[in-house]
Amino acid sequence: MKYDHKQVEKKWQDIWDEKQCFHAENDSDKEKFYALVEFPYPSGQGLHVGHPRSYTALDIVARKKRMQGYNVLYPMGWDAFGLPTENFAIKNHVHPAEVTKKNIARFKSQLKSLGLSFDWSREINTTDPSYYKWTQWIFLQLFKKGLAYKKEMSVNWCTSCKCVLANEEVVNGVCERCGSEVVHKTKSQWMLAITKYAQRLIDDLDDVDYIERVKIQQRNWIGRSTGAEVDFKTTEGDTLTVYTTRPDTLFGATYMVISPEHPMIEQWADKLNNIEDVRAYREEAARKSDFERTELNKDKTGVKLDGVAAINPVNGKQIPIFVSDYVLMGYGTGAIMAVPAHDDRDWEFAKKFGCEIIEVVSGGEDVQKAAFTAKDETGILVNSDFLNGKTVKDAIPAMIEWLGEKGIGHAKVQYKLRDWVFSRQRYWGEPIPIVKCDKCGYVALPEDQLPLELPNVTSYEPTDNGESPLAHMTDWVNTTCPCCGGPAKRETDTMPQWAGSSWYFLRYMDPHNDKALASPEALKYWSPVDWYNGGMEHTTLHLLYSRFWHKFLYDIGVVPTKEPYAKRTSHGMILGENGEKMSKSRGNVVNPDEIVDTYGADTMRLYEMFIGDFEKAAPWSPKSIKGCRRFLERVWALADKVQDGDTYSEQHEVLMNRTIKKVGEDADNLKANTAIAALMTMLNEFYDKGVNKAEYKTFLALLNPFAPHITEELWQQLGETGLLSVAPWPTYDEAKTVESTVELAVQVNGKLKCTIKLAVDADKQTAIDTALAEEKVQHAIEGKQIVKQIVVPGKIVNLVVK
Ligand code: ANZ
Ligand code: ZN
Repeated sequence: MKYDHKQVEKKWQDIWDEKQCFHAENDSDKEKFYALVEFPYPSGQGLHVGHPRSYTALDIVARKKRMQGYNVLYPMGWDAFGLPTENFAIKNHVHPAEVTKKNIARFKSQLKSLGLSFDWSREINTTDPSYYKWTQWIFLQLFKKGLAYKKEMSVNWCTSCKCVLANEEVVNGVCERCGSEVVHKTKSQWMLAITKYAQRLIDDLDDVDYIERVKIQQRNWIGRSTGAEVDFKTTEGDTLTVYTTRPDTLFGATYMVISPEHPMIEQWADKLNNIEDVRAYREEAARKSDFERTELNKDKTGVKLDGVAAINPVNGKQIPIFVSDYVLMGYGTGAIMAVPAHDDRDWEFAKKFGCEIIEVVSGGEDVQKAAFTAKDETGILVNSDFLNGKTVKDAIPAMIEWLGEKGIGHAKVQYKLRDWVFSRQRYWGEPIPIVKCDKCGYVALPEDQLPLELPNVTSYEPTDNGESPLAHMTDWVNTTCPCCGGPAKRETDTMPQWAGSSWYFLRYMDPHNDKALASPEALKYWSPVDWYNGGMEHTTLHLLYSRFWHKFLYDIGVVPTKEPYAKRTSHGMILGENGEKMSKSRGNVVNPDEIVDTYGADTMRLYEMFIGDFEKAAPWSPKSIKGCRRFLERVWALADKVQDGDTYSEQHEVLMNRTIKKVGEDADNLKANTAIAALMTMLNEFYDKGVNKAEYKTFLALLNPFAPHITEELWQQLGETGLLSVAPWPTYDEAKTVESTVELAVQVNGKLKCTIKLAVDADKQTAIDTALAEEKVQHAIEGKQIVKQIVVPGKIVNLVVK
């Protein structure tokens, strides 16, 4: 019989469905294992060949764990709110919910065709009101604890999407999604106070098993820095506070720089002779992104304040104040003390504006070199009065102490992380369940009014002034205040794309619960996620956001663990054949449906796992797909050669034990590529030396997580009545994973006479005695005298005769 992948794959997918083979039980005495992959955004493009890389890798883990007797939860769902759907809806005049429904249907059938062992009874959809009811509920808890608040702020505004972007969504100064220019705009926004959790988000990384680069990226993104806040008096008698990581360099602070947005500027407006220049400069800066402003190797620009100066508190010297865009309002205090001898940016600025440069950390002949040595904590302070002779390391606390005594400064910890801009002026997102009353201010919608559903509108276009399309819906907007019963208005902003995914893994634990986001029992049993795989691009967005929400839910007693994910891994991207990122414009997109149709899902799965090291990017290669297909055809054809036998034959004993060990360990370490290579070697051995039923069954079991359909079929053809997907995973005997005997060549005067088998640990004399007992050897040395006996352990016995 020929290997007909279409018939085989359809057959087993139907059987798995019908028998609910991958159903995870909530009431189970078994040990649980929760494997999770990032749920997709159901875009109009359908599944990308990159998706199955992550899904198949964890499917292998999930399938193997199931065979090992675990109660496995491996769920799938849809992260379905988002701009592309909304934009499509605007263009084609269809409701985004309709678009979403169609896209999900397509995605689902594509995923099903891959034979992934998802528990489809737990499918979730973030745009379903019964789901976003709980997203809104979590928002209300955040609001009640003061962690959701409204703030006038300068936000990133995408000129094309007409929408506010989070810092994370602005890449190199342009919108991550559409590539258009991003400008600053002041808007009143809902914010989530993720910065309150900054330290815990760093500290608790020590307790989780994340790949190192994920931990590093999160730490860098949160960006903890330690230093001091220092107050400088100005000639106006008021105070300008700076944040510095290097209070030890205070004697070298020869000028100050404040951000163009600094509020003191307008306070000093009357005193400044060049206020118009300063205002013009501020307008120019507003047009630039933070990236452009802080990028290192650019020309420094700025304006010196004419009329107000500062006083360096350590020596009473009057120093100028500049306005420059390299100082950002959003970090520290928006003002700095400039130490040009030891800070690269200050150095460039001082050179251009002719500011004084004083070396305070000894750098030898040239001061600029000192800018580098000063970064080393062993540098020695000079020109610094009471700090002279101290190392940087000792001078920092000494200065902080001095500042404290004078009451003009203190130690300070800063984070780069900003609070999360949590509103969008768009339609296709979760409505924010808040009402604004002139008397009572922002009031939470009572929980029994959740979900607050999106109303049907006729136009999804954002308004030109940046209001959400919901603002047009006066019937919906006008409501009564839950607090005083007076007239009030609903919030018309919706939540950002990242809301629904910040807690979705909890919903899978108990997806149909209408009393809580999930029952305490389900949360207790399934938490935490044992293994979460996803893209590196989500490290500083989704992964951080969901850790934050989870910690908050832990604090209010909803979830039982501090961290949501015990383990995090990340896959490399699948590139086009030419090694470039797959995209329509490059014409190198591979359609997964075609691969499944032509070669089958099992081949597709094997290929995606065989393509290279899981963590690295890999180009698509049609040639190796054919290789994977050929391997499966040989697996199929081997069925005709299987002989009787209930136990492993002696010749294959080591091969069997060794391969079981290897495949199991590799599967647990996301090394599917080397596991498959070991299975290929095994198959070759079977073709060379024969195979019995016991051996073939083990082989099928080992291959099952990788190629589940073909192995189920061959398993059944062997006469098995149970499903292979839930059959026990093969076990091995460590002692039998290594050869117990070795073969040695026996030579007489360098000529090969025969081979002998010896125990691996046999000594030299045993080797010689065994060789001498061989008839061919006896024949060759007959009547001669042995003058030398050479033994190379494990390889050769050579007898030299005369
Ligand atoms: C004096 C100094 C001397 C500094 C020196 C550095 C080196 P991190 O490590 O990133 O926290 N700074 C403070 N606020 C700023 C802002 N809003 N915009 C731009 N720069 C700002 O960096 C903190 C350092 O960056 C601070 O320490 C300050 O310059 C600058 F040899 O103060 B430093
Ligand atoms: Zn009210």
